[in-house]
Formats: sequence, C-alpha cells, structure tokens
Amino acid sequence: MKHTLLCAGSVLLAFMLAFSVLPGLPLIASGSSVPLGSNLIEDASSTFTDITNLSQTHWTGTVGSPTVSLITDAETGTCLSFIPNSSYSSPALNLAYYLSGANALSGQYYLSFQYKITYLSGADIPTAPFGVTIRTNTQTSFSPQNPNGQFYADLPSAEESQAGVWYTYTTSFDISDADLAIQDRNWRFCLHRIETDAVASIAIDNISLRRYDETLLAHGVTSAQTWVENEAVFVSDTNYSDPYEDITLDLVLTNGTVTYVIPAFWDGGRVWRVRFVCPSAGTWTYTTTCNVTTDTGLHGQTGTLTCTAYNGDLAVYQHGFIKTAPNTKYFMYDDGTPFFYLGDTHWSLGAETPEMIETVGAHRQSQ
Ligand SMILES: [Ca+2]
Repeated sequence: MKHTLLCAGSVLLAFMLAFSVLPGLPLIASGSSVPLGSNLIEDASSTFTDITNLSQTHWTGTVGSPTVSLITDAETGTCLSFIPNSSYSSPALNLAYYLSGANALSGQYYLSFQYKITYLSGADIPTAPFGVTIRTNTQTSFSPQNPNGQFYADLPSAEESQAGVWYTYTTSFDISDADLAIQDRNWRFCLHRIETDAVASIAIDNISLRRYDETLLAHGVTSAQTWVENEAVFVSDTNYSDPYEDITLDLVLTNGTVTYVIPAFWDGGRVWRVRFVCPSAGTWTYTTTCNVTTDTGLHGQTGTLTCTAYNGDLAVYQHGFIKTAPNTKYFMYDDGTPFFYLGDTHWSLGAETPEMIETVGAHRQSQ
C-alpha cells in the first residue's frame, strides 16, 4: 500500500512540478550545455550596424551565385538579404577570422543567427527551409562532420519556416587544435539545401559565435529563501580520468547551530553541482571539502549567504520538507503542519494533445 501511494505521489509531484510556476525560485543555471562567454563576433559582420557595403565586413565570399544585398528591417535594422539561384547558393562569412589570435582556442562553439524568409507567391511552405554548413578548403575534424568533398561541418537544418517571421537558429560544433593549426583556413558559414521551389529570399542578422567555457559556470550562493532550492557550481582545476570514482565533494553548510554535509554531484567535464536548502532564516556559511585537497576549484571554496523567510504561496516552501509524524502514521511538513496527501495518476497523459495536458495542468494547479 505504501509503495502504491509513493508511486502515485511521485507522479503527482512530477505533474505538479511540470505545471507549477514556482514563485521565488532563484534562477539557476540550466545545465552544462548552456553556452557562455563573450560573443566572438562583435563587429559589422554580425549585426550589419553602420555599414553600407558588405566589403566592410568579413562576408568574404559566396557559394554559387546568390543576389546579395543589405536591407533595412523594421525589427533588426540593417541586415543581409539574399536571393538564392540554386539550393546551394548563399553568401558566406569566414568564421576563421574570429578564431585567430587570442580567440584561437579549441573546444565547443555555439553558432546562432536570426533569419526571416519570404516565399514565392503560392508556394507550399517547407518544414525545413534550408540547411546550415561551414565549408572548408581542407579536411577538418569539425563535428558534426560531413566528409563530402568540399563542405565538412554539416549542421542541422532550420526547422521554423513561417513567412516574414524572425527566428533564431542555434547550433554547436567542435573545433580541435589540429583544425586551428591548418594554415589555409577559409571556414565559410553559409546556408545550403535551400528549398528554392518555395523560398524567394532569406534575411540574416545578429550572428553570434561563442565558445563554451566551463570555468564561467562556477558560482556560489549569496542569498536564499527558506526551503527554496539553491545551487552552487564548482569547477575543478583539472580534468579527471574518472571523475565519478576519483572525486568526493561535499558542501558543509552551517548557521552556527546546525551543520549539514551535502554531497555534490558531477555534471560532466569539470563541473560539480550542489543543491541545498536553508531550513531557517539567518546567516549561513559553507565550505567545500574535496578528497583532492590540492584542487582549489573544488576544495576549500567558501561562501556566506543571507537567508530570508520565503514569502510566496507554495506550501512546501512555507512549511518545509514532508516527513512522517512521530507516530509514523501521517505525513506532515517539517514545521508540523499536517500534509493532506492526495495523489492521482494521469494515466492517459502520453496519449493527450499538448492543449489537453495544459488544460488538465492548469486545472490541477488551481486545486
Ligand atoms: Ca541588424
């Protein structure tokens, strides 16, 4: 019976989390896949601001014979626009220029840009209006890779295609040290597989090329609300061959009266995360302890945070974690407030449309 209740409760909890807006929840990093770092393209090639001619940019070439022009858009100002004359014709921006000198670091890069499409009159709007590639003159180890003669980084196709709407395309790719050592680098970012049966022209603006940098993920916690989740992120000084086995990392949290030892979890690469709550208001301090005491990114990291009383509407943050009453027959919140346990399982969830799920979720949230 208890098992059944727990299962139903788990489903309910997942359901509540999926549909609840959690007031007061601090913003936490959403995962190690978040691209961080400065925009490497900060010049006219990116936003087309204050230019009158593409020769003022690093759009140094074309693939095929597109008709390229600068136009003024109501939303994004000056942008690049082109009419393709075949499915493989596009203006081309040499990305290598931005991966030279101090920016010549191997690793994972995020590429994003905005696009807006106009269609030929009467055309059927395609679901994937164009693909994206980085063409090179010499073999690279770009990933994802398409070892097909001339082009090598074969990036996912654009998947949003309504006419006259600005969309943001984002993708990532890896560049190795060997790639950076290539002398003849002409890495042309361009579009391809353009659905020219339908596409009349494509506008491009706000191009961003950013390197993923784990060290920028590290952050402590300086403020908190009672019972609301906090996350501290620590980045190790070095790579470990087997981080899961090699590293033990705890966060020791105290307010001078009580002390909690909270284990961190490894989140890939050199990143460890600790999630914790402060059960009472006041000043809390923490120190990290790592079995590798020479790793200053993990060991001996300290912080002081001010915790204030949660003032939102969510009962679990008002009264604390759920536990059993001393007689073990009832559930209650940490402060002794009774917890009325009602659970149900929404068995048909997987068969419903997103609209039906939203309706049910809104109804449940109101209850
Ligand atoms: Ca612009």
